[in-house]
Amino acid sequence: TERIALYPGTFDPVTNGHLDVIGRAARLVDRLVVGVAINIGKGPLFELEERVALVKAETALIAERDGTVIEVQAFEGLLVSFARSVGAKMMIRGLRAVADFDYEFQMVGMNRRLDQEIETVFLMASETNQFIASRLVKEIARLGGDISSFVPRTTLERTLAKLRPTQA
Ligand code: COD
Repeated sequence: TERIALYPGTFDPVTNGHLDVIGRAARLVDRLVVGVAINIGKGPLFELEERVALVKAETALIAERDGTVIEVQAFEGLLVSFARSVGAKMMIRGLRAVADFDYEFQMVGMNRRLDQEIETVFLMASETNQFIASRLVKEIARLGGDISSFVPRTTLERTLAKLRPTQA
C-alpha cells in the first residue's frame, strides 16, 4: 500500500526551514501532502490562496529535482479529519530547539486521543535552516533586514512587496 504523510502548517510564508523538512519527508514516503491551514487565530499576513500558491511553486521544484510526489492542499477544521480524508497515517512536524517542544508535545498528545492510527514523525532541518521561523522572517523584513537567506526567491519577492511596498 501507498505510504502517505501529511505535513501541516500555517506557512505564513513558507521558509527554507519548511522546505528543508519537506525535502526530507518526501524521501520517506510515496506521497507527501502539504496541508496549508486557514489558521485565522494566527492572523496570517498572507491570504490562504497566496500561501498555497507559494508552497506549490516551491515544492514543485523539490518534486522535480527528487522525483517525489508532493501535493499541496488548503484545509479547514480539524487536522486529524483532514489527515484521514487524504489517507495519511503519518503526520510530519518539524522541530527546532526546545521552544517548539511544548506545543508539539501537546499536539501529538491531543491528536493521538482523537485518532490512535496516526503517528507523528519529527524531522529537524539542516544547521543552516533550523533557526528559521516565519514570524521572525516577517519581523526582519518589516524592519528592513535582509531575509534572502531564509526564504526562497518567489517568497522573498512576495514578502517584500507586501511589507515594504516602496522598495520591492
Ligand atoms: N526547522 C524545522 N521545522 C520547522 C522550521 C525550521 N526552521 N520552521 C517551521 N518548522 C516546523 C514547525 O515546527 C511545524 O512543525 C511546521 O514546520 C509548520 O510550521 P508553521 O509555523 O507554518 O505551522 P503551525 O505550527 O502554525 O501549524 C499549526 C497547525 C495548522 C498544524 C495547527 O494549528 C492545526 O492543527 N490546526 C488545525 C486545527 C486543529 O486540528 N487543531 C488541534 C490541533 S491538536
